[in-house]
Amino acid sequence: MNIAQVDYDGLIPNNVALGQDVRVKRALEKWHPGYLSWWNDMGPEGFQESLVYLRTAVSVDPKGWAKFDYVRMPEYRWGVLLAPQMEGRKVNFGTHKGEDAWQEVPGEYRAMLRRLVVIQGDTEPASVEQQRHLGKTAPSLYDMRNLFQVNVEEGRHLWAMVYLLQKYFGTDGREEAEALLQRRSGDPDTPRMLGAFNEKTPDWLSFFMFTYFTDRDGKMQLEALAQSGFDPLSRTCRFMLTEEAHHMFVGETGVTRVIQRTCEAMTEAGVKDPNEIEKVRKLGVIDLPTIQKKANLHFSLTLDLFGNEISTNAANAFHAGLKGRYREDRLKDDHQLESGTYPVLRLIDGQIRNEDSPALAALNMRLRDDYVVDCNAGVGRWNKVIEGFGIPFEIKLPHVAFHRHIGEFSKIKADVSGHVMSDEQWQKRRGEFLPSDNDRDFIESLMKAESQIGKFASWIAPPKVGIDNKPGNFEYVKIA
Ligand code: BYC
Repeated sequence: MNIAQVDYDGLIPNNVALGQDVRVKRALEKWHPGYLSWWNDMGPEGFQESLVYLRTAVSVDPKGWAKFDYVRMPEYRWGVLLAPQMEGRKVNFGTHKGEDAWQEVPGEYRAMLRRLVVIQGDTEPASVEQQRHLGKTAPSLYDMRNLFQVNVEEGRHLWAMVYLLQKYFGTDGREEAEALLQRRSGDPDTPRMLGAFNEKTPDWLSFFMFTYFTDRDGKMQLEALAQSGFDPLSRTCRFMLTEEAHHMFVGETGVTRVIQRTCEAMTEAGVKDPNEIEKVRKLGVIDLPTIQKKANLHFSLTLDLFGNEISTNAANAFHAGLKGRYREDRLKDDHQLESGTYPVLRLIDGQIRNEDSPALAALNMRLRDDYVVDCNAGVGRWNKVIEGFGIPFEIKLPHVAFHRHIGEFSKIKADVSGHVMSDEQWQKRRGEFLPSDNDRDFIESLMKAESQIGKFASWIAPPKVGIDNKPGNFEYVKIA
C-alpha cells in the first residue's frame, strides 16, 4: 500500500493497513459509536446539521494532503494517519541512542509511554469541550468555519492517540481509550488531566489566545514526542504537527485582526491614548489593555502545561528515548545530557534567581524556554500592527513567575514583571493584570453572532485572504 494515500473504503480512513489488522480494526470500530456519542454530546453546540467547508486529510504527502468540501461535522471522516516510516530510523537520544527505533513498545518503558500517550490524548477532546459554546457567537462565518476545523482536527488527534492505545497497549490501552471519552473539561468529579484544559473558553478573544498560546504548547510537546524512539508515536506526532500549524494560524491572525480593528477604530475616532478604555470601548472594539490581560491569562495558564521546573519524569522520559527536546535532531551535542547543566529560574530564599541545574532534570524548562521564544515571534508581529497606527502601546508576555499554579512559583504571587508581592497586594492589584468581571462583561457584550455572508462583527477586521483562496463573500458555513 502507498503510505502517502489514505484508504477511505472502510469505516475508519487510515494509512496503517487497518484492513489487515483485524484485532485493532474491531477495537476501533467498537470505540467509534462511543466517540460519536461524545461528539454529539460535547462537540460544537447547535451546528451539527450545518454544512461546513472543511479540509479533510486525504494523504500524508506534505505537498498536498488535504481536500476541502462541505461536510456535516458528525459525518467528518476522522481517521488514523501516520507520517511515512523513515528507512533505518534510530533512537536519537538518551541511553539507547544509536539503536534501531522501536516498532513495538519496549516492555520496561510501557507505563511511562502509556502515560505520555494518555496525557496527550486527554487534551484533544478537552479543547473541543472547552470551545463547544463558541459557534453561537461567531463573529463571522469564516471564523465559525475555522473554529469547527480546529474542533474536528482535535477530534482526529484523539483518534490518533486512541489508535496507539488500542494497537500497542492491550487491555489497559482499551480501558484508557474508554476513559478518554468519560472525563469532561471542568467537571469537579471527572476533570481532564491538565489544569489549562479545565478552564473555560468563554469568548472569542479567549479562543484566539488559546489557539495562539495553548495550541503552541501542543506544537512543542508534539515536536518533543515526534523525536521519540518509539517510532509509531513519532510518526503519529509528525502528521499531527501538519494540522496543528493551522490552529496556531487561527490564533495568531485572530488576535492580529482584533488588534487591527481596535487600532482602526481608535484612529478613525481620533482616540490617541490606548488607556482611555471607556472611550475605546464605546467604539465597539476591545481596548488594548484588555487584550494584554487576556494574553497574560492564557500565557500563564499555558506555562503550567510544561510541568515542574525540576522533573524526574522528564529526565526519565529523555533517558529512555521516549520524549526528546524541541527538534532534538537539529541540536548539536551528545544527546544524552548525563553531565551538562541548564540554567533554570527558581525560587531561592524567596527570590527569583537563575540556578544551574542538571540538564536532564531541567528538560521541561528547556522546552518551556523554546516555547517562550516561539511565542514572542508572533507577539512581535502584533506589535508591528499597533506601531503601524502610531499608537503608543506594546503587548508584552508576562514574567514566567506570574500567576502560576504548577511548579516553584505556584507558592508565591508575582506581578507581570516578576516582582514578588504579598497575597494582600495581589488581591488588590489582580485586576490590573488579569481580566476583571467588568472586562469579561464588556467582552461578552460584544459576542453577538454575525452570520451574514462576508460580514464581520464590529470588533474584528476581516482576514487578508480566505480559506482555500475563497473570496470574501464565500459561504463557509451553510447554517441549517
Ligand atoms: N496539570 O514531573 P512533573 C495539546 C503533574 S497540549 C496537572 O513536572 P512532567 C493541545 C504531573 O502529571 C500538549 N498536573 O511532570 C493544545 C505529575 O503527576 P504524577 C499536551 C500536572 O511529567 C491545545 C506531577 O505533576 N501534551 O496537545 O515532567 C488544544 C509531577 O510533575 C501538570 C503533553 O503535555 C499540570 N499542568 O510534565 C489541543 C505531552 N503538570 O504523574 C491539544 C505529554 C505536571 O507524578 N505530557 N503535573 O502523578 C508530558 O510530557 C508531561 O506529562 C507534562 C508534565 C509536560 C504534562
